[in-house]
Amino acid sequence: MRQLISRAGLAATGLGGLFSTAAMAQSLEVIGAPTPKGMGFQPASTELAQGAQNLDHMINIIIFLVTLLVTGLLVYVIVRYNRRANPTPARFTHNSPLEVAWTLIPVLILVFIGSFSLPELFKQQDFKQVEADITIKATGNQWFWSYEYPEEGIAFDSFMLAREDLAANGYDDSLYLLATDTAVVLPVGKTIVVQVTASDVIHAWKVPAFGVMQDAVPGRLAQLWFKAEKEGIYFGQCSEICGKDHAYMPITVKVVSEEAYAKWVEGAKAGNLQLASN
Ligand SMILES: [Cu+2]
Repeated sequence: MRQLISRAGLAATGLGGLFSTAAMAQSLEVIGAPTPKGMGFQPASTELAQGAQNLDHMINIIIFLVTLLVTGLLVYVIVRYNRRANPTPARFTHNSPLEVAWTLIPVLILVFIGSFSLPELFKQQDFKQVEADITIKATGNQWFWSYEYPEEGIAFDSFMLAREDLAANGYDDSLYLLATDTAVVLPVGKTIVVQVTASDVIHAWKVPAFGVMQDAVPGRLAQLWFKAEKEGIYFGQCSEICGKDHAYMPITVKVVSEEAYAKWVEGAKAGNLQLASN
């Protein structure tokens, strides 16, 4: 189910409405959320998520082909070499070419997979290649997330919304357990680095549609990065069992235009963390 949250356009200035083109309400679509009975991935909104999903598809094809081959071999052996079809079995025990083949072929399959998966892993984890436009910090606590925008001097906590507070915050009921009172607001098309840590036990900051997940370990500062390509609302959850309310410390990220982000930063510095809406 998709739901819309209205977001203010730019401040309407203009004479008699003649020039007030920016006043129309924009809406943020929920993109990164689980769907009932869903089995696949959430839509990939970053290059990293797309890469991971492509890798998954490729590996599924390889798994299918290997399973097909092994099942075919089994069926062939059952039919061709059962006691009736083959009353006097051969007695040899070794076949060097065959043994070389069944060792070498799996190795080649793994090397083939590695030639795709390792570059993907380096892309996610090699921060020498990442030029951050914005760096924020996410700290896991029992049981909520704290966020800091050090460059802007913004810091806030983010708690899950109770069911009865969803509507007032513009979320529909299906987003219970996902929506939070304050959201991480970030601009679209910018490289975001999130420094991840925790204050008490191990948590994990994970947003599936971005293809990111990073353990938040007390006393350590880990990093993840992503570049969201589409404006919208993205949800994630703590993904390291961290105590009794582990299921109740979700993550809400709103990806907005650069102008809306600048406006939000201005407001947030003054203590208003809500994205402007009308
Ligand atoms: Cu947690």
